[in-house]
Amino acid sequence: MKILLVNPPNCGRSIPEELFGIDSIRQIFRGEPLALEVLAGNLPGHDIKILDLKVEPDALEATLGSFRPELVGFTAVTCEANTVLKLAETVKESCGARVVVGGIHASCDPAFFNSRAIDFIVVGLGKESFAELVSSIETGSSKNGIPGVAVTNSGGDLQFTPRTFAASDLAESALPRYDLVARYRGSYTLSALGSRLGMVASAFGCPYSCSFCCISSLTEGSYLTHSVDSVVNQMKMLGDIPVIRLVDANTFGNTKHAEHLARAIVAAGIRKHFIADVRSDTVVRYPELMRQWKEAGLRSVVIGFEEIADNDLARLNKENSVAVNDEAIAILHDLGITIVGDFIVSPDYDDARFELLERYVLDRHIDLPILTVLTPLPGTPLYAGMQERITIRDLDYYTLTNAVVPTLLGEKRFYQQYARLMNSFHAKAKL
Ligand code: B12
Repeated sequence: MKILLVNPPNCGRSIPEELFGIDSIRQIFRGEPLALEVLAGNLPGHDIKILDLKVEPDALEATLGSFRPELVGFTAVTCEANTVLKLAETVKESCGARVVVGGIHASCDPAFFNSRAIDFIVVGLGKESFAELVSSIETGSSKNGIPGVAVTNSGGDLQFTPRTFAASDLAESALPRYDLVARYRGSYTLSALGSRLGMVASAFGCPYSCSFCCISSLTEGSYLTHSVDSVVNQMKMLGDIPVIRLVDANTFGNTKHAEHLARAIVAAGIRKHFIADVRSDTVVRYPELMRQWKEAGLRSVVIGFEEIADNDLARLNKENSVAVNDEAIAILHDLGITIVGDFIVSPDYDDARFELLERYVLDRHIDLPILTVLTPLPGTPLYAGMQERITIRDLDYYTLTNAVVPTLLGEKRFYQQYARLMNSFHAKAKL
């Protein structure tokens, strides 16, 4: 079957820019669409093309015309959801192919895609569900009843059998089709280092349940790891690409697995720079593991510090503390591992709180601080809790850089403070 897998263009709208002309927050995101490469890997025998609209934003219609796909698959995060609905309409008008959508937004809020332009919605990890769907389309058998796959029913209720995710959903003997993005490879760079960047997944899901995070919807709460051999093979497939972003929500959720992986990387003679997500309490409990990873090439860690006071961390169900965050920072500085620190700015911040955050980050020498605005993403506990305060429901604004509930400070002041901190942090940032 001819299958076109589409990565949506950079999308999302910006209140600070639209209302106040603050455009310094705008960012362009690029990186390979690993989900699509992973899905393609589990569909042997099919004629598959990946179209990356983040690189070629206007190429959809021409590609539909020349490739004539029978099935088109889209991936989407929340701020891309409206765009994907529109692109699905273009597909229907232009070639009538069947359309399937999967990814984080489809998993958190499947009903959003219950639309005439979309035929199927894949909820959660998609490698096996999608292969089962493709085979049922080919054989003409019923698509109802494939766990994790919803057949759309525009105007009616969306019904499907949830999937119980297990190791088999990783289908790890089927490796990602990195070759399908070869023509885009030059665009997948890390501007901070000026070097080419590849992505590898080693684990899915996360053992924790922070209230703002949408990751658990991908695995229904379970934490699954790829075998060490499979991860090493994927790293090797990336050839001479010098930097690898491990895209897992939590690469160190199973510390024994992480330890074996570090050893295997060294044993395989892989010499690359790695960037991976870790929790600060893991760093504090397992400093030796961090040292081992440093030797294996761990250059930078992404840590969700999120907030700067214990009661705020508790409110986010982070199950962590400022003291532990501080200890982790000291350990990582000692090891020479750079820290990408995620912080969540609440719409309830006042001037004093912005200043406290600035002091906190500068005093601790966080190498690359990232600020997002607290956003109740559909499908998260935070969304349920903040539902009544939400004033902006247009998902185009769910880029994590807009306040979708009223701000305590005047709106202009809030975004000026937010932009001021981003600029102050990024002036000296390194990776
Ligand atoms: C790599 C990454 C990126 C890359 C994406 C590369 C690309 N596609 O172009 C880049 C850097 C471009 C990016 C950008 C952004 N990202 Co991002 N990103 C990630 C990250 C770290 C990993 C995603 C990944 O590759 N996972 C590995 C693959 C294999 O897994 P997967 O994507 O889940 O795919 C599986 C299933 O979802 C499903 N599936 C996925 N797509 C499809 C499609 C079909 C047809 C089917 C059948 C199944 C299916 O099957 C796959 C295999 O099992 C995640 C965090 C995480 N750990 O998931 C955040 C994450 C997805 N990003 C997020 C966000 C918010 C953004 C940005 C808005 C920036 C920001 N403020 O952080 C922008 C959005 C881009 C834009 N402006 O339009 C959020 C999404 C939250 C949400 N609900 O929207 C996440 C979850 C991180 C977070 N903060 O919580 N991101």
